[in-house]
Amino acid sequence: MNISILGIPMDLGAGRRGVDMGPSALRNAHLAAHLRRLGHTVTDLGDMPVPIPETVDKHLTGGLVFLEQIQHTSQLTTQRVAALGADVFPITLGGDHSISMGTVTGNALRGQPEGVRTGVIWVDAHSDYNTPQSSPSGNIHGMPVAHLTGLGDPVLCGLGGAWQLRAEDIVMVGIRSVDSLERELLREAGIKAYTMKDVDQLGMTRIHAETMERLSGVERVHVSFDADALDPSVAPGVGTPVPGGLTYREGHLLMELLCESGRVTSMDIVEVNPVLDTHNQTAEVMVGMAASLLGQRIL
Ligand code: 4U7
Ligand code: MN
Ligand code: MN
Ligand code: MN
Repeated sequence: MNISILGIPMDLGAGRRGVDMGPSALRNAHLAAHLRRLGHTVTDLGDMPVPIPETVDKHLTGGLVFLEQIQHTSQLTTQRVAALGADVFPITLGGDHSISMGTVTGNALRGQPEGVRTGVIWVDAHSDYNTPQSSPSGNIHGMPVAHLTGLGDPVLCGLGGAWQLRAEDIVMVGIRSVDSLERELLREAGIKAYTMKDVDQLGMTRIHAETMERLSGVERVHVSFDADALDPSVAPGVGTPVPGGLTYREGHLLMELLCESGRVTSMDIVEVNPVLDTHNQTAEVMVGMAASLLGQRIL
């Protein structure tokens, strides 16, 4: 496979500093080398230009922190990813999860300006379905899925022109922190979410099978992997840790099964925060997750 790595060192969407160093940490954990060892051709495209909080005023515009800067970066990200060929497998490195408005949209538009039907597997402790009105924090990293489905700020909702992510094409896995108004919005939209209770009860094998069944009608599948989906004992370097997360093996098993399905066409690795990590453990674990998704096998 032809893999392109693109860093988006954004931390304006998160409440805590440090996720802007995520791309460096993941490169330091030998992301490209691990993927080359699996036989892939890997090109590192470097990082997108992203403003740092020190150089911009912290405006709160209609309930959104750093809205203008995140709009601009999201537009650039959409264009940059969309310009990659339809046959490339992009791995986009966050940065906070606000980058996924641009990466998901760009991936849907890759090689086809009007966009293709794309499914999203959102692996996260949080459902990231807040709108500017429902958000308790104003932090945009808690809002990307809502915006991808057309709820929220008009500029962030319009990144793909007429293309929009359909609520029925989203599957969330690992969920255990949902805000109260956010819960109502998720229910209204009819988004499928496997909580940690579901992971415990059903197991990852069944969750994977049901996910593939649900996404059988989409042309592309994007995996958006927030490191905080994993248990904090496995991935301590995250800004919003929540106890009771995916084990190391549950994370790998999901990636291994998705690999076998052969349907995944792009991936984000987000919310890795080296400032809060121990010896780059979280970046190393996430590189392992990417390797499992892209063909690393035990035997
Ligand atoms: B992440 C939160 F209130 N829901 O909106 C919010 F709990 O990308 C957290 O999943 C969002 O890490 C976490 O601020 C965003 C909060
Ligand atoms: Mn290594
Ligand atoms: Mn997230
Ligand atoms: Mn999260």
